[in-house]
Amino acid sequence: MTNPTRQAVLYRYQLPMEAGVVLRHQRLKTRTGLLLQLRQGEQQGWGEIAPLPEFSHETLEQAQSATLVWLADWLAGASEPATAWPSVAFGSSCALAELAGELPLAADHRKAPLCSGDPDELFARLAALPGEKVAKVKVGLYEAVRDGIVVNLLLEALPDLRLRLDANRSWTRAKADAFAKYINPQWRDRIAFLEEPCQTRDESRQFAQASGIAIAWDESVREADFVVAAEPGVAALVIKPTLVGSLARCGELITQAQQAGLVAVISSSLESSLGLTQLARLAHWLTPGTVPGLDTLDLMQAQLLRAWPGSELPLWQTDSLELVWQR
Ligand code: OSB
Ligand code: MG
Repeated sequence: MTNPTRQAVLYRYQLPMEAGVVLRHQRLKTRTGLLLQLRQGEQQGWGEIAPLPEFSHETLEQAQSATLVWLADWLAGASEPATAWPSVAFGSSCALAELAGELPLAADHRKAPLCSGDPDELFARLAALPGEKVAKVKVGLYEAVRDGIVVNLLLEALPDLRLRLDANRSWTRAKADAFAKYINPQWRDRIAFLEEPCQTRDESRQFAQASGIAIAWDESVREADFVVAAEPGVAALVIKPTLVGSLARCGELITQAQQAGLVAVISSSLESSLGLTQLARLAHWLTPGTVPGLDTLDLMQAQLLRAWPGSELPLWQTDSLELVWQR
C-alpha cells in the first residue's frame, strides 16, 4: 500500500501585544511567528514556530529558512522532526505528533497566574482558581527590598497561597540576601521556588542554602553545560519548549527531572493560543499534577485558530495569517 500524499502549509502571523509587554531590554509590540500545517490523507497536524526575541538564539528569518528546508525533506518522506533550532524542533515535532495522533487531546488549562504584587487583585484571581492556589510574581525589576516586602505581604495576606518567583538572574548575592531578609522565615516554604535569583548558578545555589528559599533553574536548563541533578535547595526545572526543542527533548528533560526528585514545570515562551493550548496538552500528558506556567495569553490582543477555554480574546482564523509557502 502506498502512503497517502503529504501536503504542507506554512503561515506567518503577527499578533498585536498589550501595551507595555517588556522582554528584557525591549518592548514587544507585536509577536511574530510561524504556524505549520502538515497533512497526510485524512490526518493533519499543526505546530507553532515562534522564536522569542531576547531569549531564542535564532531569528524568525533563520527559523523560517530552516523550516522550509525541513519541509522539503518531510514532503520527500523523512519522518523525524527538524533539529536545526529549538523553536523549529518544537513546532515540527508538535505537528508530527498531532498528525500521528501522539499528542493527547486532554489538556491542563490551569495556569499559575502572573501577578503584579497587588494583593487585592491577586486575591480576586485566586478566589476564581479551582484547587491549588499558586501564583507567579516577577521580582528583580525594582529594588530587592521592595520585592521582599511585597512577597512577604502576599504570603501574609493569603495564607493558602503558594508562590513561584522569578528573578531572571538579576540579583547579586547581596541583593538576593536583601530580598530574603524581608521574608518571614516561617513562610519561606510557601515559596515553591524562586527562578534563577543570581547572576551565576553557584551564587544561586549558595543563596538557596543560606536563605532556605528553594530555587528553580530556567535559563540554566538551556545552557550547553547544564546537567539535571538533585542538589540541596533546588526544587524545580522550568521547561520552555520553544527555547528547549523537540517534544522528545522536553520529555527527556522531564524524565531526568522526575528521576532526580525535581518538579518539572512546562512554561510559555509567549506562544499564540495555538502553541499555548498544545503546551497545556503537553503539561497534562507529561507533568500531570504540576500547574504549568502558561498565564501569558492575555498579554496578546487575539487568539489564533484554537481557543483557550474561557478566553474572551477574539479568535483569528487563517485569513488573518500570511501564507508563506504551500505544497
Ligand atoms: O522569565 O520565565 C520567564 C515568558 C517568556 C520569557 C521568559 C519568561 C516567561 C514567563 C512565562 O515567565 C510564564 C511562566 O513561566 O509562568
Ligand atoms: Mg524564568
